[in-house]
Amino acid sequence: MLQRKDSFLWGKREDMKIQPVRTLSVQKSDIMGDIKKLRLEIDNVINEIQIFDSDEKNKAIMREKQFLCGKKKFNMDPKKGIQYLKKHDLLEDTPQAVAEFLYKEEGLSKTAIGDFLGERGDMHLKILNCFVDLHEFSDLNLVQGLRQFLWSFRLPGEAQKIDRMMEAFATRYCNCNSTVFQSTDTCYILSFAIIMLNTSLHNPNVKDKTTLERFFAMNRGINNGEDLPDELLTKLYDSIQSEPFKIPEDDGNDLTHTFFNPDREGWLLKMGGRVKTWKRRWFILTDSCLYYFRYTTDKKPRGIIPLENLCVRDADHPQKQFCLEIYNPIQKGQKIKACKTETDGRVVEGKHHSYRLCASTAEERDDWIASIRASTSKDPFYDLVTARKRRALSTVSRD
Ligand code: 4IP
Repeated sequence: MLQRKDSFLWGKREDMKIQPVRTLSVQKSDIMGDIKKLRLEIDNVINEIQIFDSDEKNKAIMREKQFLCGKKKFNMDPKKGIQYLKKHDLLEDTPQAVAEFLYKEEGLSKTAIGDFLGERGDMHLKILNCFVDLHEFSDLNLVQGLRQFLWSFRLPGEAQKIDRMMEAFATRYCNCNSTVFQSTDTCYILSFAIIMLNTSLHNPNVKDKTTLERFFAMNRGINNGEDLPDELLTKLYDSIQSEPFKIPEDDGNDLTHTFFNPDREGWLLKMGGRVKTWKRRWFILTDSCLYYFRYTTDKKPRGIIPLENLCVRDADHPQKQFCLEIYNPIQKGQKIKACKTETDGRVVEGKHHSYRLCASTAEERDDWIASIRASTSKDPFYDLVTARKRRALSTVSRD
């Protein structure tokens, strides 16, 4: 009985002892399982956030690059540049937005602005008017107004274009200063007289300089049949005589601008095409083109390699480490379309079947390869998607 009781008791005690221990360990492992799952979920969420953040950052970088690319295109071909910016939603398709871009954006060629504004057609005229309306001429005399206006772009050479632009200027000037002239035509005519006066007084090739009296005579009766006050004309004449118009230097139309904000730049060794000598050259990668220079300060490249349809890979060389090769994967054995400058200054076709370049470290070589690949990938979002896929795959494999 005792025994039974005991064993019963023990049994119970054993049960009591064993049961809770098992329950606890089961509970513990359940909890541990839950914690693991939660951790994984947290990891996934963090990953998602990182992907999202980096995608957002990448998108911003990509947009910035596209914007710069649009500006460069504008400087080379204004219409194409504007089309590009609109197509990529970087510029609103309204005359006001385009005018503000031309008026405020830095790094645009003033020649390109002038050409674009002077174009024929309704749309261009609207843009021109919005552009001129962004200028504030109130309480400025005509010379001061012209100084401001002529500084914002370079007057194109074509007479029709000049006419449209000066017409727009005169209208705006008269709107800002309604009591100075009796009509827009007066303002238009006097503006031309002032521009001619500027040339006469400041161009060393003009020997017969316009005097104040001749300036008066030139402008007789232009104010709807009446003369403008001598005092006004004298003031304008003196202003031009003491300071010529400042014509904006072209800041965007030269090659320097093309190399502004490149994808990558740095020294690399380059092997010759026919004669296999290595030359140290400064390389600039921009707009899917590789340019090389003798010195970092050179404005004109020694060679240009358009990267379209080309591929890049790392390469071995018996004497050199960290080489990379740019080659045509389809037309193997054919010359790569490129140009180079001969020692006598002539620009000729390149002679390379592939370009062999050499970096100074493995990391540098890999960076060049990555940048060249990125710049040759057709879809600008290709890299974004690839990065996202890569991350997604690494998450899956961790799971
Ligand atoms: C030259 O070798 C240079 O390497 C040139 O490079 C190279 O032109 C010539 O290639 C090669 O013959 P030498 O100076 O020893 O004569 P760079 O123009 O940078 O000075 P590339 O085409 O690489 O620019 P070929 O293909 O012209 O022979």
